[in-house]
Amino acid sequence: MRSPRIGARLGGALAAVVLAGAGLAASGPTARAHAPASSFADVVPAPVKATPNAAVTFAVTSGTKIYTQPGSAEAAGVGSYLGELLRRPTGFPLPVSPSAGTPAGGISLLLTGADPAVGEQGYQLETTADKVVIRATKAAGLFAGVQTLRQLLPAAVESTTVKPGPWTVPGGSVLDHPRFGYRGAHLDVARHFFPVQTVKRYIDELAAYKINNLHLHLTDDQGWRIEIKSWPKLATYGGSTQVGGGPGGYYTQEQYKEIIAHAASRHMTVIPEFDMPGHTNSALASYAELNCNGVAPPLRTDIEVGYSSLCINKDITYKFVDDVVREISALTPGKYFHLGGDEAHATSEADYNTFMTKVVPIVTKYGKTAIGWHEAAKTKPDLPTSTVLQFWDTKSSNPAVAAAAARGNKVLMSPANKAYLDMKYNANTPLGLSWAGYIEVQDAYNWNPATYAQGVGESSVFGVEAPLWSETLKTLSDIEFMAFPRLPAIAELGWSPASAQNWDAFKQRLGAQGPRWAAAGINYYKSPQVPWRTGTTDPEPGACDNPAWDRVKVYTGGTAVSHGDREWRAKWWTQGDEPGTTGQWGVWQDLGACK
Ligand code: TNX
Repeated sequence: MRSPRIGARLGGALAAVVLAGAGLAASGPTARAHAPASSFADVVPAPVKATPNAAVTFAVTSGTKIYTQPGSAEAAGVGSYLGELLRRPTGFPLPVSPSAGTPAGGISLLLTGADPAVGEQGYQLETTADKVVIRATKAAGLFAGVQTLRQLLPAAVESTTVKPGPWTVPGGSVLDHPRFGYRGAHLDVARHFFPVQTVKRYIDELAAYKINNLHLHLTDDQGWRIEIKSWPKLATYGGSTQVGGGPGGYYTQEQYKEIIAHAASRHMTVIPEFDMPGHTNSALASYAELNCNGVAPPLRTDIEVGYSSLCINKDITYKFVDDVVREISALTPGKYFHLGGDEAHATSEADYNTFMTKVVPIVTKYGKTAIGWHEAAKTKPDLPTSTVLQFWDTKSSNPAVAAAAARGNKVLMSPANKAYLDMKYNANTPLGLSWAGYIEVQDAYNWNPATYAQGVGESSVFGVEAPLWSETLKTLSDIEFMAFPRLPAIAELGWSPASAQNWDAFKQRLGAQGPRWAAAGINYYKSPQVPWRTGTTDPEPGACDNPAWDRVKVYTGGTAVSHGDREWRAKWWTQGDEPGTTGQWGVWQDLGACK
């Protein structure tokens, strides 16, 4: 039976003062049909300062316009992104045009008048009864402000089909800026290969939590995932398989550029990683001459680590590294190049020193700054202080990293027992590994990046990153299950002031994200530690008699489902293609409104 629709109504302004350090009140919007209002108290990462004005709300309507800073193509870009985001669920036209003012009925994105405290990545947002104004000094700040605005709208704003609204934004103002300039997510596309579409979608999901760097682990023992024109077999042969023996794959240089462009449109920088001298079996298998004995080993599809090494004393090794770093650097606008350096158990200490000492200058020669996993801290002679070290230890004492920090090297914090998204949540988690322990959401949240590693204080911390290794992960749905809800926890540690860190408040905010993920079709782990909000969840509870459409299910031609109060029939095999989504080529037949 079809359940009666409850009429949506304006939820009224929700008053909840959010101030850094203050306990965040759990706002309790009454569950309404499709669009209960949201609250400043629900925003993840928590803003530095938010001052609600319970007396007013702003409603996005069919007459709302988006105005952007005149003369700024970047601000216009953020405006069109916002327009795209809001047109899907509202169905409103939301035209975007330049205006230096703040016209009534508008959402203005301006690069003038921001409090200097916002810096280069922060923003101010003000909602009054007739407008929303976001101000920043740079487009990156406007983009961050748009992510906050998005969370101030009802959860149904994440739906990819038109919903009834109302599209209410609570009144008030926000002043916000990040604790760390670098907030990263890492994705291992080597152990299992993920197509461009999957990476783009993950980028979109990360951007919603103000992550601004995507570290792509492009090469490893089991697969080489990027076309290198001067060494073509790396991709065509070295990329031809993956963990478990599937067909693998690789990005052409054009596809890699497409990923970078998509990330840039989300104000995110791609950091490419070519992991060396270990984790190189796919390269060694592709070119016999890279091996000390001149014999190519077989491709590997298991998950062992630490057995491969480039041949440190061969000249061709450095020609190879130079070519790869040159080609990838030329494609990558970002400043950083990750050269790996982890788990080089098949390389002697002397050879490791020789190798790193030769390779860091190659990265510099092509205009990039090197990042290495923390083992690189042991290199003798000391690496230049510009080299960033990525800390992935499970112990807080790492003397080599502390010594490097004392010399001036910056440290990117990804402790494996806190920030590794590939660790299982608990013993029953179907995906993931457990060598660094189980990581429940509270574990992922309860640590301080500036006190975790001895000798690595706030001023030495380059930023925070959440790595996602893919030995056990094969699909977007797998990625999402491991990243949500832990990724937003790490994102908050990277963005919000340390004084705002409070698990009891955070779990409430996190609970408010559940209906958003459900509306967006994001697969997530429903941790029992989190009070998940209900009321508007799920990509359409069964509105008709048919089972509700499920994004992760495989449908064959003829299957009927309910979605968005309509009935649909799969025309042929489909998975993840949402009924009614524009741009799909009719994989679902619309059978009309439910009766
Ligand atoms: C350790 S973390 C690795 C990776 C594995 C990961 C699995 C690091 C720098 N190296 O090679 O994929 O553990 O959790």
